[in-house]
Amino acid sequence: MHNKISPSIMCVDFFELDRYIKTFEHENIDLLHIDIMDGSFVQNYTLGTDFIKAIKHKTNIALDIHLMINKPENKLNWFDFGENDYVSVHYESTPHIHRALNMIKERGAKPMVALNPGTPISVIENLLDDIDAILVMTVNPGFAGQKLVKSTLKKIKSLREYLDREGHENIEIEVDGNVSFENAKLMMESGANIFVAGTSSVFSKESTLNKNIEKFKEILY
Ligand code: S6P
Ligand code: MG
Repeated sequence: MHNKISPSIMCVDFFELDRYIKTFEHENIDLLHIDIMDGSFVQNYTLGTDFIKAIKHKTNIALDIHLMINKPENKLNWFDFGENDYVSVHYESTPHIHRALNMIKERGAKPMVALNPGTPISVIENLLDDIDAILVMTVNPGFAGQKLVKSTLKKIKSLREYLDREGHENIEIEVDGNVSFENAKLMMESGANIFVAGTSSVFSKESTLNKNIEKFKEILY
């Protein structure tokens, strides 16, 4: 399983979106992480259905859509996604997690279940045949620029061991939240392979976008 980089688009300067997308294409970035927040499951609002439609016209880079919305099964069909795109729904956001995951699969996309830092990994036991990947939140969702919840490093390791033991070596593990250059290395060593890049790595103000991407690639590729 090769490592993938998924820059978090909520961290870009939207007046410069074109330039960012061109850089991501030029750098062969694997995925674009799109955070969708409803002001209810999480406090904040971010991007929505129109933004996804627009970005799909701009680029062929596969999307990694992170739905932080309550009852996603009621809204999934509003979103434009398809083959090669990853779509995650939070375990905590619905009593009908299978319905939500299957709606994603039926559209040909890759279903993922997302787990908040406080949600134990045991909840995925009955979902293993329904997912392509698990999104381990390494901060509480809602905002960029937060600090790592340290116990999630052990959680990633236990999850990778559990998946391999159960014969699900193909299920990928994505990490999201304070995936800094330093933390990314620790997360990779713990067994993660998809890395959401935000303000603590590729969008860090300490250097340029290109240099940050190169530095992130050196650590992960
Ligand atoms: C947070 C959201 C994330 C952030 C990302 C930002 O709720 O789901 O995808 O955009 O964590 O990265 P950083 O490095 O600022 O934490
Ligand atoms: Mg996210």
